[in-house]
Amino acid sequence: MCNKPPGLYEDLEQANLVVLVGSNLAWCHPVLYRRLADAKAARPDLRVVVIDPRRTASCDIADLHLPIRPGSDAALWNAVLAAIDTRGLAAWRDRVAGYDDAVAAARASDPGLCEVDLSAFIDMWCGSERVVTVYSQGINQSDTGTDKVNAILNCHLATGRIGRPGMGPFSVTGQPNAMGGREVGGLANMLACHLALDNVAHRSAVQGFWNSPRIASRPGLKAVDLFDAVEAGRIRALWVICTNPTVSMPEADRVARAIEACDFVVASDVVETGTTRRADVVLPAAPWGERSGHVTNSERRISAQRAFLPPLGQARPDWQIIAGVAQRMGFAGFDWADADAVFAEHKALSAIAGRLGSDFDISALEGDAPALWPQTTERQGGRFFGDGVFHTPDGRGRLVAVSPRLPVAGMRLNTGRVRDQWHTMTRSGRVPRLSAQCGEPFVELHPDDARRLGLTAAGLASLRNNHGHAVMRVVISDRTRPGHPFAPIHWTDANSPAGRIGSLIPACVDPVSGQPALKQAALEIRPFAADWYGFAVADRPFRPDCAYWASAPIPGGMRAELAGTGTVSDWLGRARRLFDLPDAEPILLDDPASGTHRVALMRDGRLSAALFVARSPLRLARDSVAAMIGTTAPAILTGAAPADRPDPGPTICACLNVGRATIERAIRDQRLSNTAQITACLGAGGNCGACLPDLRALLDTSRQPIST
Ligand SMILES: Nc1nc2c(c(=O)[nH]1)N[C@H]1C(S)=C(S)[C@@H](COP(=O)(O)OP(=O)(O)OC[C@H]3O[C@@H](n4cnc5c(=O)[nH]c(N)nc54)[C@H](O)[C@@H]3O)O[C@H]1N2
Ligand SMILES: Nc1nc2c(c(=O)[nH]1)N[C@H]1C(S)=C(S)[C@@H](COP(=O)(O)OP(=O)(O)OC[C@H]3O[C@@H](n4cnc5c(=O)[nH]c(N)nc54)[C@H](O)[C@@H]3O)O[C@H]1N2
Ligand SMILES: [Mo]
Repeated sequence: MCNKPPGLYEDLEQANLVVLVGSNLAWCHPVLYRRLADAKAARPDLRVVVIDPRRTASCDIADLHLPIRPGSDAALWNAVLAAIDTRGLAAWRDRVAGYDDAVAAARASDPGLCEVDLSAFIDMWCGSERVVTVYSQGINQSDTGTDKVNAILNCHLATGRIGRPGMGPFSVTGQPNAMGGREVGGLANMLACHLALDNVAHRSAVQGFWNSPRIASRPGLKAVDLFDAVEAGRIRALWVICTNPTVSMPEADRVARAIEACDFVVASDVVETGTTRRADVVLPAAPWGERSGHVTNSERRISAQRAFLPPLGQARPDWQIIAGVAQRMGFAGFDWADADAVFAEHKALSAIAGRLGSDFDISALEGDAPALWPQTTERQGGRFFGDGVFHTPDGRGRLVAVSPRLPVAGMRLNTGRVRDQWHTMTRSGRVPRLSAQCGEPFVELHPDDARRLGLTAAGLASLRNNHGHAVMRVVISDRTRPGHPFAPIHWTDANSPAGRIGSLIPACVDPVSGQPALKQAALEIRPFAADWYGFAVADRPFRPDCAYWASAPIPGGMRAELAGTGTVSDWLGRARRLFDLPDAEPILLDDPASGTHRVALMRDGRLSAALFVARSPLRLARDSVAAMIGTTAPAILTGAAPADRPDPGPTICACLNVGRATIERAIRDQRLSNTAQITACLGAGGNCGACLPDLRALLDTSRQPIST
């Protein structure tokens, strides 16, 4: 009854094989990835396999990468289960229920669906008792996510490779406190402390504990259904806390319209977002550094966080806002003195949950040191299920027969994260250095797709389906599979209205979990026929008005990529309006024949803004041009880096602000041959380590034979 990860992070270090499936751990869980990379460096017999339609940064330490067809994971794990049975490896065959049916379904499914050779992987998985299978959104966010997870669990359960050192399935949660959210009942279908909503005894225990006149007896609405109900007018008051659904939900434009049309919308956030802009009431929340409380990570470890800054302005911690509203609505029991009092109540409820059989019992948790749950007088932390006893009436684990289904053929867009942005960029999008690795939305396509669709590198593509339309920069690379281009999820109406992905994703969900299939949008891609391309930079915020634009912050100002259709006769006038600088002193360089226009706007002898326009995608030393803002900028209109200040190139290490060109120069001039030397020399890679795969790639390309 308690959904909990059975293992610990140290299992990744103790395994002989770690499988990353549908997880780009290197970019999305960089600290855990680094633990894995360090363990592998110390013990080379630890092997790593990545199963992902894309060759991601996580493949950097992989012994094997399987670029399977998206959605074919269940077929892959069925093939493993069939091999487990054939090779007599089902050590728990008699200790689990449903084995024969699961194996029969596995044998009936077609491993050819994966479109890659699975034999080496099957040998590795079958041959390593200590195996951890790490999975994330490439598994869950699919219309067959439940099937995929069941197929993975079947293999671990059949072999008994679960809950023992170096073994187990491992779902890595995403949001920093995703696990904690579940523990307090933050899902539509569960109660706090992992108690079950559909269990009468659990419901009455919670109701009694809270001395509440009423308690829901049916699950609430899951996210997609909830916004459908808002759209249909069945929900007329909505309170959105700590999420930005106008960007992150599938069919995001429809969700945004539903929120706009809703009678009463409250949004609690720490900054202005697409959701707060559509709300009737905005409640300013204090972000994590300004409040105290507890969080839980993917291995069930609870940590106390302590505020290190006072709340800004009227901001308050979310719990205080909620308690304040409840009290004014006349409810008793919301009178906690501080965050610790809220947590003490949670602990007390967990003792009751423990007596009802929940493993989420932290009644004996003392002090602030991070601790794994459960924490009771009998049991502190540890792994689950290693003894083969499960929360079922007969105590046996359950295998589930899985018959794989694939999305229908055709172009399918895959989506995910980039290294230096967080979701809808409400916070990471404000930090200049974090935009330096990847400053605009893009669609990455296989060279065969690009050729067939007539797309060129650095040009623009138009993406369209029934739900929406987007324009994005084209990146051509064989890292992606043909037919499965990839686009990042992060950009919003605030920084690239045409570059949003959420408006293209259909609201199709897994029938069991309700998870939207966020990584599989059918769509058409064509070249976007721009008549002009531009680059703009200024010492002030500005909002472009053209078919495509993407902005990024720079210290003290903003830069933007632009593209538009139609002819513009007066670029100086357009630049003055764009930057709101009607009286600035212009410097111009126009070549109407070639379609090149360059405008610099000076105030008091210093560069305030600049606009570069051409008929094809621009080649400019953009970082150097941006760095000239506020200076006398003698050579601005050449668009090149000054001779005495070489262009650092796109940022590789965002922590220490080190650019690609700087690293390439150091590798060449100082003959650096490994990442440790790069870190010693430039600092790059020495902090969070998320750029280490990029550093290795730069070392590899610089190792080309030297011609004499
Ligand atoms: N930098 C950064 N880190 C983050 C976040 C962020 O926004 N930015 N967000 C956090 C959150 S909330 C989450 S949930 C996690 C997400 O962490 P991850 O799930 O690791 O990240 P994603 O990039 O969403 O997707 C992972 C991979 O799934 C692959 N994939 C797509 N379809 C399939 C498929 O059918 N099968 C398989 N096997 N793979 C497939 C994609 O190609 C992608 O490389 O990251 C967390 N960490
Ligand atoms: N196509 C596609 N769509 C996706 C995904 C994908 O891979 N592909 N990934 C999905 C996943 S896994 C996730 S987790 C979602 C993320 O989607 P969201 O949760 O909507 O994205 P965030 O930008 O993290 O939104 C969090 C909001 O909370 C605010 N905030 C931060 N701290 C606090 C606080 O302490 N209190 C309050 N009240 N507010 C705060 C932030 O400013 C921000 O506006 O996106 C999902 N959408
Ligand atoms: Mo997430």
